[in-house]
Amino acid sequence: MLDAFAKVVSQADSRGEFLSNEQLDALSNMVKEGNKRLDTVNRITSNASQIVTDAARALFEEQPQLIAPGGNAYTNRRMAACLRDMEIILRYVTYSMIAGDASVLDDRCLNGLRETYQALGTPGSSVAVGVQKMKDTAIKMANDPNGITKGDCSQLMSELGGYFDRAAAAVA
Ligand code: PEB
Repeated sequence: MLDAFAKVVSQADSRGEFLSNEQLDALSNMVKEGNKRLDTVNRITSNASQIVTDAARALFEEQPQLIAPGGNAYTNRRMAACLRDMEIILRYVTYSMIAGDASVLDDRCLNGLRETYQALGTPGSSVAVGVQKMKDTAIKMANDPNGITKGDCSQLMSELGGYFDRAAAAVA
């Protein structure tokens, strides 16, 4: 598991070189913009259950066969497993966001997830739709200009969106 700092250290060390100016500039920018990153993670973290339940409701509205008898989220046990899975994925997205690096998401959440869903008979493409819905809400919440210092968060939002896309692509 790496963060943005450990990542460039590892890249430089594998070449036996000092950190490059580009690497230092990128990290310096990350520090400078650090409060926006913390606010982003804070907003998602404190609204996590709403992000998960809204996305799940929208998913089941679009794909009602999932909650019909015989469906993959039918019975409270499967519904609970489904909500839990979405929450796990959202949690790892927030870890990646604070770290500025996708490796924690890749290594601890997405690695082998597609195969797990195949083995369970859980439709990964439906999970991917749920993840995309969490992405939309999370970005809307994180990017809301109300009640916070105004600034340009476009780069951070595209990084955030990228982690959700990565999770969706890993199971679709
Ligand atoms: C992944 N999900 C399930 C299981 C595992 C995961 C390992 C099997 C064990 C169990 O049931 O608990 N666990 C989960 C995860 C990590 C992990 C992401 C990462 C670290 O450790 N059903 C649907 C929807 C979807 C869904 C499409 C969006 O109809 C999910 C939610 N996951 C779902 C369901 C089960 C499951 C298990 C329903 C239970 C499957 C079953 O037992 O039939």
